[in-house]
Amino acid sequence: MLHERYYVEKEKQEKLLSKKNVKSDFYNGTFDRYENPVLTREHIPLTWRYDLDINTNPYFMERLGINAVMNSGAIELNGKYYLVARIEGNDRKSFFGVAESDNGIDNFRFWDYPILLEDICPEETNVYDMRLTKHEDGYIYGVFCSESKDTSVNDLSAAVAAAGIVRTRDLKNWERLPNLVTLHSPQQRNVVLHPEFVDGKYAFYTRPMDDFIETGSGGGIGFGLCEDITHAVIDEEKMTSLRKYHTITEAKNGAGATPIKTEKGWIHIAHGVRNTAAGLRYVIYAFATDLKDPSKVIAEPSGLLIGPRGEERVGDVCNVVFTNGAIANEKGEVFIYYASSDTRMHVAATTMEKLMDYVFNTPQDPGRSVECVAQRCDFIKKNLEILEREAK
Ligand code: BGC
Ligand code: BMA
Repeated sequence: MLHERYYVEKEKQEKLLSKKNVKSDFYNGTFDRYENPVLTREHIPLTWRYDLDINTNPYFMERLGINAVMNSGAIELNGKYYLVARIEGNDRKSFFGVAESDNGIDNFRFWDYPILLEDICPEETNVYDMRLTKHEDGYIYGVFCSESKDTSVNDLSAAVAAAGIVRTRDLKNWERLPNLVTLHSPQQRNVVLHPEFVDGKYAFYTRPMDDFIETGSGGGIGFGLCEDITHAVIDEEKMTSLRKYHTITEAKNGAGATPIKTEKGWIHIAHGVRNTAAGLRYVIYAFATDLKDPSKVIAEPSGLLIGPRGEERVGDVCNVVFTNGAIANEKGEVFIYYASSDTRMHVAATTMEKLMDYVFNTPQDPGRSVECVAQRCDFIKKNLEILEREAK
């Protein structure tokens, strides 16, 4: 016998999982927002949270609650859309789970079990933010942050971040490889594997940093090559998209979704961080790198692509939008999956044509207020002339 409340909760959840998602009235011409988040803690199967045995759980209590569902890797496989979500338990530990949808915008459902990684790092305490890369070697790689306690200093909260690597062919069987070693950077987060070989080697976007939170001397998003993915070691890290003073990337930036190939260059959808009196503020921005040399930035539109708006601003870590997954499908649609405030997942939908137009034709940030106003005045002048002509 099941507790009667099980049926109530099951029905509520079924309603949520089968709800159709519609475009919201938000407009900027670049992308559409959808009304409902695509994944929330309410999407987590009841079997992951409740003990269904009425003898051991007579009050139908959530025994192992889930706090949030966020930062998800994304991939299309055999016509279906998959998110490998960061799921955070009430115990603050994150893990990964696969959610599947037919159209990429609604009805995402988690598979029966979360992903149980091979336990090859005894010190590892937490894992999060997996980027999925369909590599030309035939594997799907997942690169994520593997966090351990920093035992070298006398500070309870000190931590070390490294890049963990797994690979699979079906999102079901995962082989864990040793963590990435970057010879010149003591800490790594936001590492992304490039989908193609570069000079016959595996290529990673990295994020060199001196400290767990502060990038210190780390100048931005790095790029490095390695020979052997089964013992990945990067020596030199070149710089790609840089942190810049008084921009959205001043405090840090990091690669997000796996780069999308276009005829004009690789499009990157990344995050930029600045510090505020209310804590770090995360936004999403885009840039492009050269097709032949994917470390070389060839376009960088001014400012943010997606910033937290409305309810997105509120959650566990307020005023944050963060992406680590996007899908470009055969129809030319692009779905950018992003989390808001470390709490829930959303989708922003655009097309390949619009994304390219945005990345390659949006002006750059001139860097100083006076030049930004001059840039805007040129723009206004041209517009007023157009309006005047139209009025005649
Ligand atoms: C958290 C991440 C966060 C990082 C840096 C980790 O402990 O789990 O969500 O990005 O710290 O603040
Ligand atoms: C980190 C990221 C994310 C998170 C963000 C805001 O640096 O890696 O896990 O979304 O901070 O808390």
